[in-house]
Amino acid sequence: MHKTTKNLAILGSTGSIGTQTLEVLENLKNKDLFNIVSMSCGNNTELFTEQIKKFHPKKVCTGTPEGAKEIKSIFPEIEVFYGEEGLIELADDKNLDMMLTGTSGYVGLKPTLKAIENGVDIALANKETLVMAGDIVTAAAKANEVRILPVDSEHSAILQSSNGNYHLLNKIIITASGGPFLHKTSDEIRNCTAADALKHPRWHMGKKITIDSATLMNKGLEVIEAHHLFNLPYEKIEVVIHPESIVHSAVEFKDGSTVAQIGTPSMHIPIQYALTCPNREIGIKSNSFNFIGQKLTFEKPDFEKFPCLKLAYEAGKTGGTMPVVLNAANEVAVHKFLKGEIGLGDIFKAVEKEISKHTVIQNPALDEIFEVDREVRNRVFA
Ligand code: MN3
Repeated sequence: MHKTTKNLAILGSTGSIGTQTLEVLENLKNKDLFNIVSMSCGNNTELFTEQIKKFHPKKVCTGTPEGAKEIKSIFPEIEVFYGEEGLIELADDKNLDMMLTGTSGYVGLKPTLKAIENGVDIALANKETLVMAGDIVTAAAKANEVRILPVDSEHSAILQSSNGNYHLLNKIIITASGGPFLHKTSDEIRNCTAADALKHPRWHMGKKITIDSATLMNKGLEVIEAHHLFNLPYEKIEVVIHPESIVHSAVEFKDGSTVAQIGTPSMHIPIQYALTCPNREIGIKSNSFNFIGQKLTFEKPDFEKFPCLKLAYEAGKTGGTMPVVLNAANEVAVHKFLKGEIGLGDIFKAVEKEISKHTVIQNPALDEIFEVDREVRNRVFA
């Protein structure tokens, strides 16, 4: 017999995905469907305190030892951990049924793998997990019969459009809003400031991903993610610019029939679908989409103006440790850009330089992946 309550861990509960996940859970018609066993935060211990009071997890993890001390002093009865080791501690729990990985950056990888080894289904919102170690993660998921349910809106659209029948797909079409610089000139893009780049026209997200959307690196990372999630070669993954962000992505089946998932932009649907699929009647009902008067447009991505997208395709096709280099160099460069230390165009230059220098390791072990990641981070602006 199936038990009706699922034990859930939420990594990154105070972030953009984490807070929206808690909204989804609060609005489920059946409140007993999920029991939040554990949660983690980065630095926002104030919001985390509120969340702990409301959701009563038994184990929590903070980004720093100071944060852990603070939380422990407020909640002496719960187990409090910190850092990456702490996240692995939360993930290494045989009682879990599902873990939502909503942390940003490489710290999501080891805990996600740990949960997979324990047979825990993953609702995945952390791109780095598949970009850095897609082969290892998907092999582990297969061996442990674990489902990886995408939370990213494009990948969710592909899951929804295909009903998970990835083997029937001829190709997938990933849509991109094009970000705030879609119709700017190359010069204007190079000279923009962090404030310009943070004005995303359609989606409200964290800062790192908003910059990645402005350079289209985000779309490139999503292409690599899709390659692993749906087991498709890069030739069968197409990116289409769709500024209205109504078509969230589409699939073409082997018979040529195309199915798309559409709706007004909201992360509630992809989060809710990852948690509760294939059920569609127990959660938040998003605003209806009104077809009347809508004009949907689609265009080819400009690889010259947005060279990061091209670079990501190339790194993905090369495989091995190359996507690790792409991701690490990009992350460091984006943080430098956000601090105003480099221009937007320098992000591509930094990533390209690291990629051209790297001797790729095919089928890397996990420690080789982390070694390459560390090397690139230390070197990229040294
Ligand atoms: Mn996305």
